[in-house]
Amino acid sequence: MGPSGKIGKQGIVGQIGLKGEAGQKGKKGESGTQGMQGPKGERGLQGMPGLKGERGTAGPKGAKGEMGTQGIQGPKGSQGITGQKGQKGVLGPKGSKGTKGERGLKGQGDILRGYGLYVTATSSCSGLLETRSRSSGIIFSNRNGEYSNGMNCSWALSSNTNIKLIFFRFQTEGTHDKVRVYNGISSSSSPLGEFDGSSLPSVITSSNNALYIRFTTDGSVTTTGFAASYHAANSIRLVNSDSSNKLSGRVELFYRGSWGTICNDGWDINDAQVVCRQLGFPLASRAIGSASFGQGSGEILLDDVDCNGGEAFIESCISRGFRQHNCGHSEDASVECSSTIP
Ligand SMILES: [Ca+2]
Ligand SMILES: [Ca+2]
Ligand SMILES: [Ca+2]
Repeated sequence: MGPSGKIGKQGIVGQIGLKGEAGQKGKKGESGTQGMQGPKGERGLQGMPGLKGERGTAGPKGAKGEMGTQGIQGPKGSQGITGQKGQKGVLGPKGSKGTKGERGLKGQGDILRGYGLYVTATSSCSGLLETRSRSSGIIFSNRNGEYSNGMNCSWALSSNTNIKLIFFRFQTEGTHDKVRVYNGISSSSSPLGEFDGSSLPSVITSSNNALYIRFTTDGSVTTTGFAASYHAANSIRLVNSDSSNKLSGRVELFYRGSWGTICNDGWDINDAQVVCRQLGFPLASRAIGSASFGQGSGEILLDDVDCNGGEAFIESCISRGFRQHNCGHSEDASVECSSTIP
């Protein structure tokens, strides 16, 4: 056997091998520690105004308040100091001439009672009073239609004689809407009647020189209301009108304690107009002759009466003269007055 050969030369470097396959994804690292808080931001811009809201619905009606308690009467004031006596005034200028008076009666120098009488009237409510002459007029709850709820109206009548009140229209809500009449200047005077519903009250005559009337209504239900005439009592009257209609009858005038009649000669609507006015009634609707409401029994006081219609008293009209006539009671004059307030 031969010796061993020498060791061969080192081989050349081999070529670069192929890229190996990608290794597997490593595990998620652990979370870092929290950072420090940043600085405060700047203030933002102002926002735009909002849209206008819708209108809300009305709230429910509140309950009626309770009536307050009456206040305490204040203390009486102290007496004032007596003033000094004034100086004597200077004489005023002479007054102007007065207007011509109404025509007097022809003849006897005697006058009928109605001529010197007056009745003044005031009302706490406006528009509910119609003066017809210096001694007569009409008071009413409403001129037409219906009266109002919640009324509290009063009328004060005063005179130089007794006053006669004649309701010629009456209709109120029974129990709730009342007319009260007092024999004097206020509701402290003695009551003469309290009326409501639909029956016409009887004729009322004061026993002194004043009458006070009050009308009150509650808060619901109204009707056609009332109207009443007033005039100085014992001056003029209508006789034999039927009870439901006080607006017609035989005309009688008061003279020296008794009643007398008027003759129908020349009796017309202008004459009736004056009678209705003097009684405190509305305008006349008819002049009636021939004792249509029966014959009177007293003196025949006027004849050939010729009024122009505007006179306040039948005594002011032209006539044959007081107690001068050529008539009998079958010619007694009558009238019918309208119920429509002028
Ligand atoms: Ca009522
Ligand atoms: Ca005659
Ligand atoms: Ca006449």
